Amino acid sequence: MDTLERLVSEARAAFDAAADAAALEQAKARFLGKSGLVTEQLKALGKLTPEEKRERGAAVNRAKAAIEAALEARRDGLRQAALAAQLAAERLDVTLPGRGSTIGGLHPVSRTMERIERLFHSIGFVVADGPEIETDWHNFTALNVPPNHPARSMQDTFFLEGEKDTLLRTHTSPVQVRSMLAHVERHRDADPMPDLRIIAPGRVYRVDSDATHSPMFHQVEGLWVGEGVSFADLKGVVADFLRDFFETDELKLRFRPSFFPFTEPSAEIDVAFMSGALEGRWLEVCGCGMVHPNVLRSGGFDPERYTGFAFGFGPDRLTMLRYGVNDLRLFFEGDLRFLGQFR
Ligand code: 2U9
Repeated sequence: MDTLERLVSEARAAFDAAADAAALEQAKARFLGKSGLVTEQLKALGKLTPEEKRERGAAVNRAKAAIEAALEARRDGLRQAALAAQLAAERLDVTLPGRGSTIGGLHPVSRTMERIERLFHSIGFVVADGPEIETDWHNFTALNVPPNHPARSMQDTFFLEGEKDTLLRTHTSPVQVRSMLAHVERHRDADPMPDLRIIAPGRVYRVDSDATHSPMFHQVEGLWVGEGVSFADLKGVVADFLRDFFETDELKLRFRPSFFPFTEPSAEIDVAFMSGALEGRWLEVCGCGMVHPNVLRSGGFDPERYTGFAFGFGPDRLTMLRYGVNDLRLFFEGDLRFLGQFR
């Protein structure tokens, strides 16, 4: 083998040994660079006679072309290998089922609350809200719950640490108290005052937890105060609401006398469905009554002139009845397998 043949085969071996593009460029410099081995051969031509130069020059150029071809071939090889490696790494199985997109939905209790709000809005009730951290006065005293009433005891009420007067509201009734006071203030100069018609949906808190009680639950309470508002109005409004809510006229209603400190007289309303899984069973769905004169007075109304009725629903319970859910806790565990069924 002469020098040039050896050079070509060394170059081929060096290029083949280069594991990546950077190593290949280094090898290239060794042969084809400014002071590379091929260049050295070309420079050496200067010392030859014109005759020798023609022959040797052609041989060196052939060797150079062979080395350049080997370099290009190796570049190609490395590019192919890199592409193959990338394809292998990024391989995806287009026959796999897609991940899909999960679109969220409203919580079933939120749906019930929105439904209740919509139905009452359609008969002129305005949605009112207020703080969940309340004062003892707004939550109890203004609602005719006397200072030693058992509902105030530590057993039922979450008090804020180190505070005797600040608590988590045990019902949404303080919203109605605040609304009455604001209404009377706003219409101080009106005679008579316009009617106050509100519903107060929201979260309430009690120290209680089992299959049918959660320490946080929801209420929607309603209030209508005006001149000449009667128990007959209460019956009409609540009966219409329940038929709309359960989407059936096949509903029997029963008003049972009851007691609440904030209403007098008071009643509980039971419903019985005339068909379906719960057919014929009486179920309690609502408490209500005529607003107690002491409560009207706390709200700034003259009980000699104005009367009102109030009612309260538990939307958690209404949701259980509407959808046939038997454990209240399912609503608050956040399990998507359960919640996804209500879209
Ligand atoms: C004011 C005056 C009166 C609201 C009322 C009820 C009866 C009642 C229950 C419903 C389901 C509680 O969550 S529940 O268990 N509520 O039975 N609520 S009368 O009476 C009021 C409220 C505010 C100013």
